[in-house]
Parts: sequence; C-alpha cells; structure tokens
Amino acid sequence: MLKKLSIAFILSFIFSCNSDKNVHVSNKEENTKKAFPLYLKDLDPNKPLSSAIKRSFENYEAPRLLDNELYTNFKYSELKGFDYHNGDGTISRRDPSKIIKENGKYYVWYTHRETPTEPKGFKGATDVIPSQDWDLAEIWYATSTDGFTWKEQGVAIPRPPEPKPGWRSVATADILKFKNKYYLYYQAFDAPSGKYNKKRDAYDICPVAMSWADSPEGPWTPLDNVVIPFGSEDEWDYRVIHDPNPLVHNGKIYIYYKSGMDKRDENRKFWDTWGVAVADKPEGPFVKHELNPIMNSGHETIIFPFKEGVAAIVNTDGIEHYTIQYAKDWVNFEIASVTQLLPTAAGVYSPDAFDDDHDGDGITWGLSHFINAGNNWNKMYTKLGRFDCDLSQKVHDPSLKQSNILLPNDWYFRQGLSAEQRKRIEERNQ
Ligand code: AAL
Repeated sequence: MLKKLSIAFILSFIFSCNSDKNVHVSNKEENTKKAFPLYLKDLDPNKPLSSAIKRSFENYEAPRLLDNELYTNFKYSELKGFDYHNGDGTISRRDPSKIIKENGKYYVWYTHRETPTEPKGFKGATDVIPSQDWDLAEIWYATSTDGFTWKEQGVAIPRPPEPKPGWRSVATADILKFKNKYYLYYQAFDAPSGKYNKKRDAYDICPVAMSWADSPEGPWTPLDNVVIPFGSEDEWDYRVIHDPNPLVHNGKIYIYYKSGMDKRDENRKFWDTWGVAVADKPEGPFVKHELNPIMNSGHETIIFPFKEGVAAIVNTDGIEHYTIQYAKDWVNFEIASVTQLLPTAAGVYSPDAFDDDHDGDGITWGLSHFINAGNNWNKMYTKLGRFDCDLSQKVHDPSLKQSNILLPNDWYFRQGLSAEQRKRIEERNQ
C-alpha cells in the first residue's frame, strides 16, 4: 500500500509539472492491463510494474535524473597557490578536510608531506624517508577568498614527540566547529603506514586523535589520548580507523570513519566499510553504533547534512562505489543515485555542516585530491583540486544533471588488455 502511495505521490508531482496536458481517465481494470503509458502522468498507480520501474519510483527521489537533487555531474578546476617542487615527489598535499568559512575566508586542512625523497614503501622507510604518501606528514592549512586561489598558512598539527599518538605521522584530518571551539580529528600513526605489524596483524597503526583550538588559525592543543580506538581483535574495525568525518546531530558529535575487514591473504585486500561513533562532547567518550558497519563501500567517503538526513559521496571501492547515498536517520544509507567521475577524498564546503537544523542545504563545491599527480609512480605525490557540483537544495543547475559525461576515446584504449588476457583470448580462439 505504501509503495502504491509513493508512486501515486510521485505521479501527482510529475503531473503537477505537466498540468497543461489533458489527463486521460479510464476505468481501473482497463487501465491496469494497458501498456505502460507514453507519459508518466498517465500511469495508473495500480498498474503492475517491473522491478526496475518500481525501483525508479521507490528507491530514488525521482525516476528522472533531472529531478533528483542527489544526482550531479562533477566539474574540476586546478588550484593556484600550492607549489609541488616540479612533481619530484618530495611534497604532497592530500585528504582535504571539510571547508569552513570564518572571518570572510575559506579554511581547509590537509595532509602535508615534505620529505627528502618520494615514498619508498615500508621496506625503504627510515626516520626521514616516507613509506607512503601520507607517512612522516603533518596537518597544514590554507585559506582562500574564492576557493580557487589559496594561501598556504603553514602547519596546524605537527607530529608530536614519540610515544604520543601520531609521532610517526598525522594525516587525513577533518574539522568540527562546536560551541564556538574548533576541533581537528586525524589519523595518528605510531608506525610507518604499510609496515606489517605482526602483533596486530595490521598494516596501519593509526587510531583517531584530536586537537582543539579557540580559532581556526590555532594554536591547537592535542589531547594525549586516542578518541576513537580500534575495535577488539574479533571486531570489524580492529585493524584501522581511517578518515574521521565529524558532524553534529541532535546535539551530539557523530564521527563517521572507515575500517577494513575480512582481509584476503592472497592480495592483502580488505573490504572497506564505514562506521559511526557518537559522543556528547568533542573529546568523547565515543560510543560506536550497534549497527556498524553502516556503509559497504567507499574508500574516502565524505558525508554531509542534507535535508533531515545525511548524504554521502561514495567514490571508489566496494559494490556500491560511484554512488551518492542518503541516510534519513544518519545511519541507514540507501543509494540515491549513480554517477561518474566522483571526487576522490572530497572535503566539501557544507555551510551548515554543524548547524544541527535538520534541514541540510547540501553542497555545491569542495576540494578533492588527485593521487600520482605527476603520472609517475616512482615520484609519487598527490595534489589538491577543486570540484563543483549540484547536490544542493538551494541550486538547480540542469547543466550539472546530465546523464552521461562522454570520455575521450583514448581513455578507453588506455585500459588495454594484459599479455595474460591476450594469451587467454588467443587460446580460446584455437
Ligand atoms: C587516504 C585515506 C587514509 C588512508 C590513506 C591516508 O586516502 O583513506 O588517509 O590511511 O589514504
């Protein structure tokens, strides 16, 4: 009954958009047996539907992309103001935080690595040579008046002295503003990332730490304790706590985070899943939600308030990658749309991210990162860029609701067959 009501509601919405056409009235029996109508406004709510068409009405905000506020294309722009040492791999900026606007300026925090060499893997790592692009890093920040040209202000969170959390590296920060104070949550590495730790059967020793300040300019005071600990040995979030993403809901702090479970020995691959931990105060204690993990995909998912719930940009990894998702209750996510060229490790400008007003405006831009920015894995570094989109209740830009981004032909032919795949094909041809 509810489903038919939702279809009827959507049809009435569609009809109201096309009220200039006459509506055919026919008897119920005749109508339900007739073919699916040319115009949606003529569809009988009682007509039996295929699963795909039923899904179009029930699983999504609207059956047409143009009407779906949680569908968008993404446009990208280079940034000005950041130097990358001519791409020699010795400097990297990545994993931008959400963006906030204070004192008429935009602020963003990000992982800043500046090392004598490019990353050399955990076998080549030393006290000064990074194992990974985010090893031996600090959290820096930059400001901008237009979101395109940025002024790097310097370090916000340095690496603390050993054995404090994050002495090896602090990375992948996100910002929270709560009761007029500012909080940065970040991964606090206590070993070179990627270096296998036999005791923990893990490759990353990086729970989440936090520092706070009275101003976005700092100075930042670190809490010496971890705020989101690893799970217990048999729990889904035992190995890592990545990508903390704090928001405010019903007066509480919600921090969404990633972990990797179900490790496959043959290729060290994990199933990237997401959880949420909730606390009354920014310093915790954070209680992990009983339904965790609450997302099944996304490597650096970004989550922001939208209407009464939260929306998520679920970029790479997992069965539901390349989707925009929505959780009306902030916990149970459903796919809202499938899209292309999603930003990686997005840091969104969500003006009301901390307003807790149950009516999130959504977003129209943010920063994301571009790994291997020099197209040379031997000089690996990452750079920041800007994306623009229409995931906002306040904007309706049809040019950002196109159904397909036509990619240049050579992008396809660059995904060529391996020698092994060609060999298999040739054998099949015998
Ligand atoms: C990022 C994030 C986390 C990981 C590494 C640095 O994209 O998922 O921060 O630890 O990669």
